[in-house]
Amino acid sequence: MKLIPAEYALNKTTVIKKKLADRYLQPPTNKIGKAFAPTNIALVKYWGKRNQELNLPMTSSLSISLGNKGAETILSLNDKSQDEIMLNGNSVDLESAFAKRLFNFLNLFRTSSHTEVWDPVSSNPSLTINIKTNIPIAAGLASSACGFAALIKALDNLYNWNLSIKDLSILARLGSGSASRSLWNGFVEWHQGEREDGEDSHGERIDTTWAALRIGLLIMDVKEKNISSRLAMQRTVETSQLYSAWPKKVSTDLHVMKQAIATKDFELLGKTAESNALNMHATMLAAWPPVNFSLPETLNNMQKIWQLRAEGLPVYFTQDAGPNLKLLFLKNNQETLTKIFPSLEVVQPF
Ligand code: 2P0
Repeated sequence: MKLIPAEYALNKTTVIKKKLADRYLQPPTNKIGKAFAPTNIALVKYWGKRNQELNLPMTSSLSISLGNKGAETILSLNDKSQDEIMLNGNSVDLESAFAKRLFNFLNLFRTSSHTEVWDPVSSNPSLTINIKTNIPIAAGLASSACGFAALIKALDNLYNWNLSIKDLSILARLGSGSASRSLWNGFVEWHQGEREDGEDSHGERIDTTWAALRIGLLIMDVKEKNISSRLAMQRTVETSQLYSAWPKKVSTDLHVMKQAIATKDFELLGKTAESNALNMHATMLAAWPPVNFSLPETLNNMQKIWQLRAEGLPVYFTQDAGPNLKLLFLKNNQETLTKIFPSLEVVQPF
């Protein structure tokens, strides 16, 4: 493990200052910064942090990006006295949890960022943040992943930093862990890294395309979840006796998943992803107080998928921090599955 110079007490600001060096706190060079980032779904999950401040994970993880499903963010300098946020055309309350989380991140890159508390009056220059998403926010569909990835890309564009994608991944991770995987399309591995400053904890694209692969979004509920991923992870790490088995499970699954991707072995990919998700949820159920993201419909649909598989249809699922399921299948079974699940929204990742 490399030693970190003593002058860098490790918090988000010091990591950002070090990365941006003399560009840190320079005024924007453009009037507008614009970017899109896809959302991603983990096939081998990230669950648990070794560093809460820097979102450094206990394990590596592996995801697939959802093509054109994600967030587009446009940052524009405005001449108003304070910032404003538009989300899908609607103005967002600046006191909402959504706005506060966004500004806590954004202000790390602005002159008003010397304190942890967001101060709309001294934020200078004022920005209009226009976000458009085509996925339900906070429904376990990784909206924070594409949100923070799009935001850091838009900032890079606004300030003309010209950072590498790897550096953008590191900065996006400071907003939300899974955002470090949303800088690329296709399969992405987030390397856990071992450095304390997180310089080796970033995404990396896996150079394989798989045209026949499909992901079906089986949405049962778009309401906001009652516990954040952050708190749910922390509680699981601190109280679940099953958590000690999780890093080993991830390590095995990562190895097998990369093999499944390289050889385009769909059954191996599906089985590994489903088993990984079920293990993650089992560790949460064993936490105290228990963490449960499933609804009765979630379990009913799992049973249905197991039944379909028993009848010979190759379909698998994965589940994140919400009740919705993401089905994994191949193009040749798309028609059959959309008949069985009429509400299924099919995504073609490649
Ligand atoms: C994942 N999830 O790998 C896992 C699986 C949900 C279940 O990453 O606290 O929003 O911002 O780092 O990234 C969701 O957690 O959490 C997540 P923070 P994040 O996709």
